[in-house]
Amino acid sequence: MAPTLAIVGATGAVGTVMIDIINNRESVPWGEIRLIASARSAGKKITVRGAESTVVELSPEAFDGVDIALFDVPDEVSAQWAPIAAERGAIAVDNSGAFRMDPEVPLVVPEVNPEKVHERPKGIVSNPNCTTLSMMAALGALHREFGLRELVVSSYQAASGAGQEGIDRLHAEIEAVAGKQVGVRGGDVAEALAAAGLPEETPFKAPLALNVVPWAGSRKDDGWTSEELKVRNESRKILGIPDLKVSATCVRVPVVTTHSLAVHATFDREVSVARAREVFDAQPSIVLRDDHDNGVFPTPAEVVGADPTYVGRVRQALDFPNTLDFFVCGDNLRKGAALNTYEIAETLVS
Ligand code: 2RA
Repeated sequence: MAPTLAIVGATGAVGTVMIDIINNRESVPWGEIRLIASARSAGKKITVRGAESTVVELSPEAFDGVDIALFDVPDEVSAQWAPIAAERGAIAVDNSGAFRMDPEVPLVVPEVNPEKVHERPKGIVSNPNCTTLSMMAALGALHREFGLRELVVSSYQAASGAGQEGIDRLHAEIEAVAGKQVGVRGGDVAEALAAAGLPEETPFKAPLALNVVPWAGSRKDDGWTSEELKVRNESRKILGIPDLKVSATCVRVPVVTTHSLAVHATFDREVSVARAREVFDAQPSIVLRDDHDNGVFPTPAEVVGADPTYVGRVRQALDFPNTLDFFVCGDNLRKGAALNTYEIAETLVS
């Protein structure tokens, strides 16, 4: 019998993208596709592969008969409900931070470590944070070829990483500064936002319109943010290099969707741009946009809504023979969240 898939958080931003991915797949291996959400959204009707489906309320019984349950809900909801789904016989594929670093829960990127889906003593598989995910297809491919040793990364993260609240805030800020002489001497951005009546409280800690903000996530020890530690810890776990040296600076930029990263990756062996290009070309989920002569490189705006990871600006670091520098863009709501979670489910049934 065809397996039953559930989507928990089906009406949220990522859940909606999951449904879009399912609706646009040529074929899917699922029999029933069950949509689950909080009481507030229960009863809503959503079309899935041509059939109208009614959202059911999250409850233990909602998992009866489910083979795989995709979760995109806040950490505390996943922490409570993914084990319940597993107890009821489903494999929970979770896109929250609740289980990512649990040694008994694999953290999976299907292009990099698909075999790990089978090592799941808790019945839970985790999906990485979108910032880490945006560079993983590229790094995994390079690691197989050259052996990754050190990673220095700067992120350029989209407002949608902070959810709908982040998207709404950026749109409101852009509206508040549009057409005004701000961002110049005497035209303070924060004052323009206050004059437009925007609350001082913001998901970004500082104005994001006409600005960049070197802060993403929550405060951690010694000046680091949660987002920077996720890049370090999750990269080590996914790539299977527990002592990988990693240093990350995570920055929020006034982009709505698609995270970008500037990556400085050092390998065990000497690297060449030509070989790196071949490696990227051979990876179906990577699009290489790298034509120095014609000014071709990826930008987040062109990647919105795309499934692949876009890579460009590939250079051999001038003073480091084993090091490549490159720029990578990935839609944080697709590969960074919904798509990778769905691909884990596909890997589980393949
Ligand atoms: C962010 N990576 O961009 C986070 C979302 N999971 O804020």
